[in-house]
Amino acid sequence: MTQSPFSLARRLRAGETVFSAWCALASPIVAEAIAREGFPAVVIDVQHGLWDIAATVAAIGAINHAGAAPVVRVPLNDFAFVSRALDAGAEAVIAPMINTPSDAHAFAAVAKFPPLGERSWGPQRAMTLQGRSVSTEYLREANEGTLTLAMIETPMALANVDDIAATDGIDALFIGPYDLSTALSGGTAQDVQAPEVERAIDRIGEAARKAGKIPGIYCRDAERALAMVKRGFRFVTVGSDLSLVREGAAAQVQALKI
Ligand code: 3PY
Ligand code: MG
Repeated sequence: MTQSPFSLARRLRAGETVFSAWCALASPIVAEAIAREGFPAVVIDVQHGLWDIAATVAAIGAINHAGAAPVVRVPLNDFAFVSRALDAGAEAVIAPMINTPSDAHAFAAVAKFPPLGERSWGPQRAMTLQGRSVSTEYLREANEGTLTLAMIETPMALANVDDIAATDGIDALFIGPYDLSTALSGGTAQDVQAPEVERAIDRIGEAARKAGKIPGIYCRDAERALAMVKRGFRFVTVGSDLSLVREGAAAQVQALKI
């Protein structure tokens, strides 16, 4: 099965909730296997994961062929990676630590074609994955069809959240609850359920909805993901490939009573 063009944006813009897997291990085969289990989207985490550009491009194709939407989290302050990921067929890009409206504007500029931004032309691989050969068809649909997710995960971002959400070309706010917890606890905790973190989460969700943008959040597991959907989040990531491997191995070791 090949993914129809821009299905992630279509679903999210129509008000649906989409769950996504999360992959750090730089294995296109693992990313594809996870997609084939039924996740409608898979994030390739280039910020904290082990991915290089060649493995990223291979995984985008593998996830697409498995019928899921490939999403790329780019490295910190690496806006050049944004348009490379979109060129390779990512349907959405997550940029970490977008702290100011000026960060948000710079992110949107590399992700969106004129007149909205200044994305440079080069989506040959994306067009191949979509089975397209007419450049202007891709050009006409790309700004609406690909998504920019600005990560809100610092106190500065929290202070600027309404202006970041209002930035043209930013489609979604995506919460990094672990960085938020680290910062809001003064570097002493990793507690995403601490009252100040939970308050920040709801504040960011509200800012996204007020600006007509998609609210998204990283979650450690399905239980937390379902709770976040009840609180209005609609692009919700669940665990990671490494956590799935560790949990699977731990369950077998426990069953064997090793
Ligand atoms: C965070 O929680 O800070 C994240 O970036 C999720 O990966
Ligand atoms: Mg983070």
